[in-house]
Amino acid sequence: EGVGPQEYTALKMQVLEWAPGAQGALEDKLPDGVDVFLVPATLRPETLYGQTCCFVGPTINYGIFRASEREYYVVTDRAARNMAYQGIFARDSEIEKVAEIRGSDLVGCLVNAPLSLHDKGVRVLPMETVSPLKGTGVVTSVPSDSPDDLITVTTLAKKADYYGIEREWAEAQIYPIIDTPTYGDLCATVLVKELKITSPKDVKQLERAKELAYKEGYYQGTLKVGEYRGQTVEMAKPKIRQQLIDAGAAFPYCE
Ligand code: A2H
Repeated sequence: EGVGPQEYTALKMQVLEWAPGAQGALEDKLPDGVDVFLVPATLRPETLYGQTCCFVGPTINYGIFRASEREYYVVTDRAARNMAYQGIFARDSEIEKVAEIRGSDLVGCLVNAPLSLHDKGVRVLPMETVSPLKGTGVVTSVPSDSPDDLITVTTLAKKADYYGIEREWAEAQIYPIIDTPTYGDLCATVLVKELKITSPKDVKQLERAKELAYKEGYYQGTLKVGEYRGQTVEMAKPKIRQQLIDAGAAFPYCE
């Protein structure tokens, strides 16, 4: 972190069903027949098989931006400026924001999760630790391999009423997708337990767990699912990324 530019994979998660709160905010603002995508930025495209939900910051303000005639992206203003600058939008540097929406109003939307074993889509859920100043402000959740994602879904499931969500949305099945020699095939589960992480507020241990999970997964991990099962993460990662990009399901995003 902080050393040179980050090469993210921006994933296109199409909105399949709007939450009631979002419908209100969007009324008449979107042209007919367009597709809208939540666009998380990830450093680990090889983990996308394990997506169980998609996080937004409940108090973050998002824009809905025209990417092309048919496609609109939900990201922060800051990310939209970066995307325009990087030539990701069809009209080059021109930014067209058609609507604004608060994260809390996106919670409950059903979105498609490319590559996920949950192929009927996943729910948008709140994550209080999402930074509005990093990536797109949207984070796809892979609780099998990300300690941050795991402790967030665990906390959401425990206090579903408080967070105004359905408990089942936070309890989507967590599948093992990457095998590692040190932590087995549910890296995040083992690390959260070992480091006694009990809340998303355990920032220090989470930082440590994130580092350990990342190193182990990247340098020692082997995929257990998908087209590249049996291959090392190091080998498979660029291929999975390129395949998503070629399929129009993702694009490179830097900052
Ligand atoms: B990663 P770096 Cl499985 N706020 O994707 C908080 N976290 C954010 C974010 C934001 N605005 N934008 C992206 N992220 C998360 C997958 C993953 C990630 C796994 C394991 C580790 C991991 C699934 N979530 O990240 O600060 C995203 O989560 C740890 C390296 O730019 C993104 O990749 O280094 C990662 O943090 C980017 O973090």
